[in-house]
Amino acid sequence: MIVTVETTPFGDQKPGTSGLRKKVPVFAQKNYAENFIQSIFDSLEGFSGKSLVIGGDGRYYNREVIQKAIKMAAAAGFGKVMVGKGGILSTPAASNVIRKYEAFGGIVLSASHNPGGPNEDFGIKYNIGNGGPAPEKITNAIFARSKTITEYKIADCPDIELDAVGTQTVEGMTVEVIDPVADYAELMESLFDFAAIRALISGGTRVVIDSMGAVTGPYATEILERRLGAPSGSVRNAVPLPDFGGHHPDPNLVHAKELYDDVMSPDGPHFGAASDGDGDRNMIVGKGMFVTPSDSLAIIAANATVAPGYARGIAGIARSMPTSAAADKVAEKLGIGMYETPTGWKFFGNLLDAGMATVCGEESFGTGSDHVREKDGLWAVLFWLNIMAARKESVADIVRKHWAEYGRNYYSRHDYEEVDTDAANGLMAALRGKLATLPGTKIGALTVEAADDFAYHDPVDHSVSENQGIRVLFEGGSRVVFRLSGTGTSGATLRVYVERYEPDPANHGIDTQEALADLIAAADTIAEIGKRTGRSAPTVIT
Ligand code: VG1
Ligand code: CO
Repeated sequence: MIVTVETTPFGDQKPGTSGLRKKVPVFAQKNYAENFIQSIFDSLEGFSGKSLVIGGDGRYYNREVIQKAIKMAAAAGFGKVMVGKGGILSTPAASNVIRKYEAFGGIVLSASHNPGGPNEDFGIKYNIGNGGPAPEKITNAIFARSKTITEYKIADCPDIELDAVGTQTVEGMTVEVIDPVADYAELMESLFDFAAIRALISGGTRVVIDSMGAVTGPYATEILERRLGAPSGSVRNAVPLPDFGGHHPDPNLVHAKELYDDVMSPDGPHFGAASDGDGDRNMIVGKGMFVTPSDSLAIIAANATVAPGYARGIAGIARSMPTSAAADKVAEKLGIGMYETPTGWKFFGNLLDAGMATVCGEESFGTGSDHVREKDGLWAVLFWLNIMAARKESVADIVRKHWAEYGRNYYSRHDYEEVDTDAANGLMAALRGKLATLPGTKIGALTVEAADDFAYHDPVDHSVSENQGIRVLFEGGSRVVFRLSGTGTSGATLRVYVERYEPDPANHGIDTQEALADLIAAADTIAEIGKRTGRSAPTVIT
């Protein structure tokens, strides 16, 4: 039976950089998740009888919301739901399933790299038929609808069995529980030279992946251990846990430090990688070399043709504005398009659909390509292994040679987490107020050349997205970018992105924070970070 339930709106269901993210107790309020899911359906047209993909990263509350979402999809008139076994689908795998089976769209349940558990984070994101996050036009409509919603519809039926692959029916709608890994593993095998990677591994290159108790465990185990022949145990923390073992499933130098230290130790593995809660981020580490995500994008782009799936070359590169300009140098050399978008994967979709960009990346440990419409952690890992196998060189050699050829973009991001919201907004407002007078200002040895608030004009649909981050550019090509996070669930997070270009290989061996010290000091002077936030140091440096 389908029932209509009366409800009242919540005022805070505005999707951020990547869907709606809140603490579990917020989502667990009566009707909270239902309101948002109904607002998604109410903002879409023409899905009657079509398929919806549903999956999540296995975090706490995943199973409860999946049940609601399936029952509501049946009530809304979808013809079929495809759901990963156990409610599991990594974000890139969900994107692939949507595309491969030509679903109308998908609902991805995740709060990505944020911790999970009864008092931690949860999230709901809608993806469109191209497999990518809904563009702002749709997320704005969902938010508008959530503010006026008065009722939702749901099938009143027993819970759906999610733990066995197979087909069931709910109120006339088919529910197909699918193997979450198979389609994704097949896609990876079609893009990369598995034989060469297998030879690299059997030849003695030791590879480890830390899945951080999150969703990539089953994917990495199938691909790295079963298909590529790495010894069992090469995938660490391989079982997805509702609370990720109590850790932040965030692949960076702070939260994946154990893996980093292991790779850096003399007897440790040669190559290490980590991924985040929902499997779309990656960290790449080689012996003696941490690869910044911005460099990773540039190096993947420069070497793309070694992978069979990219042998024909790439059409263009896209990067988020705060990501370093390392990839720009590669695009210039290859004579292909380079696109600078706001933060968040939803802005890459149009460029990928139009065939203008083939690979894209963000400084926040995200890289991907037109194979799906999300960033893809394991994809990046396999790309690196393919490059190492083809070039027969270590990560450190590949990176150093890249810098020698293109120059090095020293890069770091400083995050100030859980800052008082008013203080953070005040800091950004004060910066905006100063933009016109900043050019020409001298701070130590640095001179401001230009300053603006980044606005994106989408070259495909001509939509405009304003206030996407404040850029302060210095003479000589260095820059500092300031923006507030759109994924946090408590207080505000100020992100400060710092970059300096160094063409001379003689200067490529400097410690990153040292190389950027004058810019970091200038960022504090310009934005009054210490004074306004009361913080003397960032919470996280990546
Ligand atoms: C952060 C990153 C951004 C990324 C987003 C979603 O957003 O900076 O680059 O696309 O997270 O990634 P923000 O607004 O907090 O800076 V994920 O892996 O959390 O889906
Ligand atoms: Co993620």
